[in-house]
Amino acid sequence: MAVKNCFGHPVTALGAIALCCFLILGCSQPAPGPKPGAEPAEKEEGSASIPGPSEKTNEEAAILVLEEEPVVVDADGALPLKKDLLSDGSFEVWSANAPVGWKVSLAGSVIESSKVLHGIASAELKPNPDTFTTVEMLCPQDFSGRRIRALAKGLASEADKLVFSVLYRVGDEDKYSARNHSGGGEWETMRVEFIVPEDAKPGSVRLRIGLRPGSESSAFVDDVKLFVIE
Ligand SMILES: [Ca+2]
Repeated sequence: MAVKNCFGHPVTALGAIALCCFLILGCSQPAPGPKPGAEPAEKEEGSASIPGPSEKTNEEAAILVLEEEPVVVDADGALPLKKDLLSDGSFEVWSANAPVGWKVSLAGSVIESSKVLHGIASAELKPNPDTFTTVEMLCPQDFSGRRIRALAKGLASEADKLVFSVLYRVGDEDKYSARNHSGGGEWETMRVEFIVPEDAKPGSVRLRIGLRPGSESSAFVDDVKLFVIE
């Protein structure tokens, strides 16, 4: 079947399915590929933006995030590629009024909800007039130098009140990349993707979903996932 991917390379039927899923996730988010003959704009190795010879096949495959595909282990054998690294990003397991594996900002501020996108439970973030309501998870892996992609499904009815952030620490300073919810009252994917700096402290990456102070209504989050892309 003469299906080609966005790099112009032939792909298999399974690859085509993976490519479709990737496009749904937002093929436009990663840096667009350079023009033919142009030098790569970024210097990092294995960049998905670099159109490539045959040895780039694995890197190209790595950006097609599809859990059903066989897991690929990186060169060091330390981090699986294309595999969701979270054990319960769907907020299915709760204990002591908090989602297991997650830390909530204030007891009772994040509660189990049946308003779900996947499974039987989600997390409801209740508004607070004075402070952020947050639920966050610390990731123990060393992601320094790696491109990570974090996805969270959010439901909010006020624009830019629900925020999905990925934080990491450099020296004594917290850095982050974040995405706001549009507030359209529908489930939507909040996606954060970036290359964790080489000098980021290992084990310092945190996923945080927060509802800004002064929000008028609850927001909901479900189906959080974290992938190493490269
Ligand atoms: Ca769920």
